[in-house]
Amino acid sequence: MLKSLEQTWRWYGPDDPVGLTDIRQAGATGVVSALHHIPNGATWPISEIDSRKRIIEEAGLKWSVVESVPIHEDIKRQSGDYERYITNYKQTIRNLGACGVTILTYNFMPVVDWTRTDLDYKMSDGSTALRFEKSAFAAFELFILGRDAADANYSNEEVDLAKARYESMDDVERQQLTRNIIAGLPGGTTEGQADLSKFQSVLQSYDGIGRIDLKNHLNHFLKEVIPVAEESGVYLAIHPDDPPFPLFGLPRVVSTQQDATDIILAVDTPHNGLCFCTGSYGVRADNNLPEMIRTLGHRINFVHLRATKRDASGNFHEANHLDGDVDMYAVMKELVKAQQNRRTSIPMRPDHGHKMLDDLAKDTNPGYSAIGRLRGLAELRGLELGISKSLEEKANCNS
Ligand code: DNO
Repeated sequence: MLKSLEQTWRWYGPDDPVGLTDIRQAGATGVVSALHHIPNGATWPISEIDSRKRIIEEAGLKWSVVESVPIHEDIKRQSGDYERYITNYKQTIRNLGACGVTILTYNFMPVVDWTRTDLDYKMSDGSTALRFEKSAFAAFELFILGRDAADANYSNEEVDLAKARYESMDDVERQQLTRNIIAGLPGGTTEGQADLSKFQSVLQSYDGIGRIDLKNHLNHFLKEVIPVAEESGVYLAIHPDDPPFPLFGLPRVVSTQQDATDIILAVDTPHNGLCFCTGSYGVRADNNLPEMIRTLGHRINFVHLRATKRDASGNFHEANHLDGDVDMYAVMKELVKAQQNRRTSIPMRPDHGHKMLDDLAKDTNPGYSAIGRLRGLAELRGLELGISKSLEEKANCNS
């Protein structure tokens, strides 16, 4: 029997409304978790890692992946105390390795982690999804935040659309949009800004930092931490930009196949790997996901499976896991092959999910309600099993 992907599930910790028992019943064996209470930049102590690990193991599960140990903005800007923060990061890696938690996800997005404008987008079947609406985002940037220099990023037509969008919203909707964008979504790795002026000043702290600079800062970080990951038996997995294009004029360096290739070559070891998030990379029509897995599969240390659906106006929403623009069959086939080549079970988690059924009436973390992800995991697991069995049958016929 071919090795199957390791099925994991994101758990925000003891306060997550979806508990460890739910995760077991969903059929996952691994947990993806982080110590969200530890301030960004501080070292994760062994005692804290151990106690989270124990809670997970007592529930009959395994802590398979850390998502995320956030990267302090000073490291991304290479400013202020960045050397101290890199030293702390190295110690966190050593501590994780010592506790046997060996896959670590992070991202290198300046200021904002994953970004959506609408957390409750109504689907035709009555469920709700997360959505990025270009004009709403532009309305925020141009007319709510009023960022100097934002005009340069938009055509006249886009500014007109954004103006009309801004005028279509009442105050409550404008406040909601603002919160969605600046407060940081759950599990996001950026601080989340309390008000617009703070947000504005963090954006300004990136003035003069372009794409090449950010790439250099990432490379410097990798050259420092990857040798420590190697010594500690820890495998890093960089999450792509979500969405995979610049926002607020900030550079982004993990959006394409070329970006991912540059990163893995910067320090060429399996410990410097990728988190292959199909929903993030899949927003760009020029990212050929099956081809990316064929080429980069040897360095994929963790997988997020979800499908996004683009429209002609540059918006996208999160579709059901087997719908949308991501060809999940082709993706899964390549993943099955990639992991056979590596002779290991690569952890995957069903990423996000629609809010549906009983969850519609519950307070849940956006994208992380139980039932939508349960549906996703069930569909993905079935798809994988079907593909594995048919590959096996084919191999048996040929032998
Ligand atoms: C959103 C997540 C991201 C991801 C980080 C990884 O649902 O995929 O917040 O965890 O970007 O560092």
